[in-house]
Amino acid sequence: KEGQEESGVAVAESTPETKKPRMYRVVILNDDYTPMDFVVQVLKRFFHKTTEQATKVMLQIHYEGQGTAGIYTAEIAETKVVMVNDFSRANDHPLMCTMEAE
Ligand code: TYC
Repeated sequence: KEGQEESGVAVAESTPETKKPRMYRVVILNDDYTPMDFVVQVLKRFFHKTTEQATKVMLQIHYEGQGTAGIYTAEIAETKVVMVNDFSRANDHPLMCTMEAE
């Protein structure tokens, strides 16, 4: 049957047609004020990371300026960004979470 490559060129293929959704990277930014432990808690609570995984990501953000919390479809990424920013503000921390197209 006819499939559609990323290039837009139709190619013959034998597998059923499935299309991959656009994916979005949820990015957390460093700042000078948010406590390290709060960032670890955010990564555990909203991104289901273990303490060890969350600590690694937090330190990467701290030393490199930003880091990836996870990669999701648009709707899920948007929801995570709002939840993290609301949670940070509710706890009086300036932590910033954004998303970017993969
Ligand atoms: N830089 C912060 C501090 O020294 C810790 C921190 C890490 C803040 C990651 C934000 O996304 C962040 N307390």
